[in-house]
Formats: sequence, structure tokens, C-alpha cells
Amino acid sequence: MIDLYTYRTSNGRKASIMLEECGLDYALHIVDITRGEQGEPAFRIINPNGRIPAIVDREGAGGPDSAPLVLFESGAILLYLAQKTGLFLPEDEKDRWRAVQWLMSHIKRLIFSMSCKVGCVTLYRNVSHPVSHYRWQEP
Ligand SMILES: N[C@@H](CCC(=O)N[C@@H](CS)C(=O)NCC(=O)O)C(=O)O
Repeated sequence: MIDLYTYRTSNGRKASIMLEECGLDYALHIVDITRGEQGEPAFRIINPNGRIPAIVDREGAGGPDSAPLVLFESGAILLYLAQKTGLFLPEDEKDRWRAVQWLMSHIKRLIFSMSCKVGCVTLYRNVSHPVSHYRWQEP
């Protein structure tokens, strides 16, 4: 079972869409970023950066160490779930790296980072929260 910590933003939805597409069982935990829940100590243990999405795979990543795997960053989550399920990443090494290349390219692309910021601005627009004062200046 995987615990998904997320909210209704573009980055948050990347993880939930991937979990659905992979057909994995997961428990949804809403982290309401409009209320600052991403800054709470319990969530900071999962992601010290205080951002959604994040997952905890209670089964661990396999191998001899079966301790739960805690993972943040949407791109890392997508890659992890693709590897875990054997879905969406081609077997052929060249094709595999091409898929990773496009993933990296899209993650940093304007459309995703801006849609996240637009989404967050919309969410925060009626909320006085320190996030709205500093996050938008980050690259
Ligand atoms: N590079 C990160 C970006 C995560 C991110 O910026 N998440 C936003 C929501 S889309 C967030 O948690 N914002 C709350 C905050 O900045 O405090 C990823 O792709 O996971």
C-alpha cells in the first residue's frame, strides 16, 4: 500500500494520475496547502521542502531492505512507480533514456512550473499565507 500526500494542483495530480494509471492501491492524504499544512512537522518529516506531492511506499523499494520508502518530487515519484510496476518505461535502454529525457524536459518546462504557480496563486488568492510572498520568486 502506498500513502499519497497531495493537493489539487498540477504537480499533485501528476502523482495521483500515475497511481491510477498503474492500478496501484493507495491511500489519499490531503495536505491542504491553502491552510499551510505542508509546513506542519508531521509532513516535514516526509518532505523537508514542505511541498506536495509525496508518497510513502509501505512495502519499501524491494530488495533486502524492506523499510518503507519515503519519496518526494513528482518526477522521482513517476520514475519510481514506473520502475515498480514495469509500466511506461521502455525495456530498450535507448528508448528508456529517451523517456527519461522527455520526463525531465517536461518537469522543468514553463507549462508545468507556471501552471503550478498559477494554480497556487489561485488557491492562495484569498488567503494570507507566507507562501504567497516568497514561493513565486523561486525559479
Ligand atoms: N518540483 C516539485 C514542486 C512541488 C511543488 O511546488 N508543489 C506545490 C504545489 S503544485 C506546493 O506544494 N506548494 C506549497 C508551497 O510551496 O509551500 C515537484 O515537482 O514535486
